[in-house]
Amino acid sequence: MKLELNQIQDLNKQKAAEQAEHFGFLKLALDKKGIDAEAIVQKLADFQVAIPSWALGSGGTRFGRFSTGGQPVNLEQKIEDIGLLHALTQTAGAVSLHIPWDIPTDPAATKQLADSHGIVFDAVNSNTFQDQEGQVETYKYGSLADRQTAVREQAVAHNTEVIRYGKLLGSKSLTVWLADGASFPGQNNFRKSLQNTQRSLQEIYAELPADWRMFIEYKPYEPSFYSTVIQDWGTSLMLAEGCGEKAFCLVDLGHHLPNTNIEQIVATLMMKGKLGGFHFNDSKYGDDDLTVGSIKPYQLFLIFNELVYGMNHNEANNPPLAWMIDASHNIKDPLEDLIQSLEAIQLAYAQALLVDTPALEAAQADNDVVLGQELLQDAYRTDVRPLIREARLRRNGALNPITTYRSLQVRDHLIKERGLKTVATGL
Ligand code: LRH
Ligand code: MN
Ligand code: MN
Repeated sequence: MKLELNQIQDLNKQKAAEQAEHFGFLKLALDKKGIDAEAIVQKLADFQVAIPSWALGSGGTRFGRFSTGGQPVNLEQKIEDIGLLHALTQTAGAVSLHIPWDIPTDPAATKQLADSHGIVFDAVNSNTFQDQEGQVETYKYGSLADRQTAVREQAVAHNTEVIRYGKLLGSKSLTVWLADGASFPGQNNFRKSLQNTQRSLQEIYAELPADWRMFIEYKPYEPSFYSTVIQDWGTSLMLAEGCGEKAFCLVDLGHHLPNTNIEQIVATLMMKGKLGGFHFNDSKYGDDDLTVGSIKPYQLFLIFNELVYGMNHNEANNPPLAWMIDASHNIKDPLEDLIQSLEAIQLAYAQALLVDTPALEAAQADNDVVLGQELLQDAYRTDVRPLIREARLRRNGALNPITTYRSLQVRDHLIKERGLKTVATGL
């Protein structure tokens, strides 16, 4: 299924006058504060987030999986789904592939299909946390960190293969996330595991094309429940520095122990010029992979505040970040869930763009703690939805993507096309 522009625009017309009124009012209010609403709308319109190929179907937990009808069963259908998301939101102009969950059998055709939806290929993700059919060595006890050379070599070779696919599709980065670790004390030697990981990453790094970057993702636990080799941003940074200037850290919001100050991690990594990518989701307990902004929207705003500050004060030459949603959808329609996540990201970004940084710095210089908080919360509590809608409108997206998705009965069409009992590869 493909959405036609006029289907979206017809529905937009019904709300066009209301949007013009709300946008006009907010623009005037921002103007009085010396904020250029037009410049913010432009930044929002330019902001694109990659959709992971593994998150378009219903996920589940180890206790069960409940299907949503009309799920995509192959890469082409997944790209079609991202095309739908992009047509509605104008924010999902990229896809991030997980190999081997989504191996492009005909990369040129896949690229052409993505092109036709205005979608580019963002980072490619390797997978050495599951054994694949026909594989000689097992990853049961480790991959890049494993004590056996043959296992490490197989894992390095897989990453090289992922780079090869990425090159054919126009990707420019590789994300490495490892499940390597130990579930019990005494299982592994911490130092040897870390040394093996560093060496394996260096070998992958050596295969990286000149204009590529490598992202090293960290996570404190799961599936290893005693120790994880790349457990935190410090380990990730150490490994990235041990590889070279094309290696960066990747922050996944769900990969922190409860109450970790993620915004401070963002500030630190950007100060070092070493923040490469970002996986958005939300959580209450662990790596819950819930809809972005559904649990801690204020934290998301504070993180964006550091991202915006980092982009505006970029002495360390931190490269533009690779943004991606890394959520899984257990009970919601995955497409509606992704629309909500995209909206939450845009909201936090817009709020962060409203922060009066010079005033905040003056308040900090005066040790005016109260004013500092007032300035941040003034931005956070501004209803920025008219700005986001305006950005979408100008790119021919839907004023209200969820309502449009429902009015056009997209899911029903997908069920008719693909069937009720389809299962997508991925999480
Ligand atoms: C690990 C992770 C990582 C994987 C994805 C499937 O928890 O966040 O990014 O590649 O999930
Ligand atoms: Mn992730
Ligand atoms: Mn995760």
